[in-house]
Amino acid sequence: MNIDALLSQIKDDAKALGFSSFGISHTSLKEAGQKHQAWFESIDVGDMDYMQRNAHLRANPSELHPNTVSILSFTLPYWPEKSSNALEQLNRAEHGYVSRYALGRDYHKVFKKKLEQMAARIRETVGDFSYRVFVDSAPVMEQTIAEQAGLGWVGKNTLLLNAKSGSFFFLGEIFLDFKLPIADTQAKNSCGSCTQCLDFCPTQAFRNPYELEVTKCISYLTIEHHGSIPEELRPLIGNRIYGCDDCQLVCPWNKFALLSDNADFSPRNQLDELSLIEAIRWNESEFLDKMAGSPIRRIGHAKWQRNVAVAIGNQKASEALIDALNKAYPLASELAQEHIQWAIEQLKNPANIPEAKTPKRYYVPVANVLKS
Ligand code: B12
Repeated sequence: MNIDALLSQIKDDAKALGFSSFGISHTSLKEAGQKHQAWFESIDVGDMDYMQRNAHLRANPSELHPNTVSILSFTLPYWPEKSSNALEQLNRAEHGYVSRYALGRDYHKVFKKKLEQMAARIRETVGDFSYRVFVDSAPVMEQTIAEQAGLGWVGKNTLLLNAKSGSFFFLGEIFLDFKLPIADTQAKNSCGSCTQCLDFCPTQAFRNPYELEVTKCISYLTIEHHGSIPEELRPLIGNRIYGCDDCQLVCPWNKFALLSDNADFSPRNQLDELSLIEAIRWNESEFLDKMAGSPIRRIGHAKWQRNVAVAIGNQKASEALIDALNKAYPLASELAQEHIQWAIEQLKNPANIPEAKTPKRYYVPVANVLKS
């Protein structure tokens, strides 16, 4: 096998498939695994108990997929080229904000398909080999692996940052049973003295740089958390109804972030400019229908209405909003009803809404379009 020719082929294919970078990591993850485990034991992971399942596999890629000796790590930008202005949406009255990664089709499927295509191309060149692809789906330390593959550094906001492409990308891997030359350089941590992500997190969820208090993170609260959202955090959530991008939007490295022209990531059902009144009105079957193929479907209708109710409670009161809440109430789940009631009280008592802190600058990808 001519390794240089293979790497050059992977590079070309990666570009053609819409990846913004790739690198190769070794599989010795014991030390990182121990740090990870110690970290887990010291924090409250809330409802993410799946994080503890098969935890020992995280440090042992060859147990997760037998005979793994190298890991190919890829970054896939997701910020859709054709979407409304994110900052406008964050401040738009009576609209909900959906994280940019969730506007289109479920990234697990989109990314995995591309990794399978990549593996098929490698097979054409090297013959049969054993592999398995991963995207946010198993006990894999994706950020540590990407860091070791030279794709960036884990920043103070706990996300992988890249000096040439920011952080609005997903990570995915191919575990392989043959040796490839591992990355010999790693990116330098370039967060410097910047603390924008810590300062402007809406719920102040960072305990320290590099340390997220998971159960305060809006992404956790609106996606992973199953029950009632703690009342003291609700007014801080603003109009974010699925995930949160703020610790990336204020990160100066995102002035280099890439847009994706991948049609799979284009907004569906106008999720990039969704009226809260419309969103609370969807009954369960409408929600399931509209969210078919979207990562949002996974949270289910009750949590969706819960999130939308909180966002409505954080708006300026209007008859239309109160009417929408009252209409949704009778058919809502118990969980959603409790939040709808809270929202109605909030709208009657606007003094409860704290003034949000606004950073001087936001950074969104504008110019660099990654063709796929
Ligand atoms: C669980 C999880 C979450 C949880 C917890 C996140 C967290 N930071 O812990 C929640 C639901 C909150 C979440 C939110 C988001 N997530 Co998430 N998430 C994951 C998942 C499944 C596991 C991450 C993990 O293991 N976290 C647990 C802790 C232990 O890991 P850690 O932060 O690396 O912890 C280390 C550091 O904190 C460090 N540390 C601790 N103290 C200190 C001190 C110093 C000085 C230093 C240097 C280091 C250090 O040591 C710890 C142990 O190694 C990964 C996919 C995967 N399998 O890796 C995606 C993943 C990290 N998420 C992703 C995304 C996109 C998001 C969101 C942006 C989605 C959104 N828009 O709402 C937000 C971002 C919020 C944030 N700032 O993290 C992407 C990130 C891509 C990237 N560029 O890095 C990933 C990689 C999924 C993917 N395949 O693309 N996520």
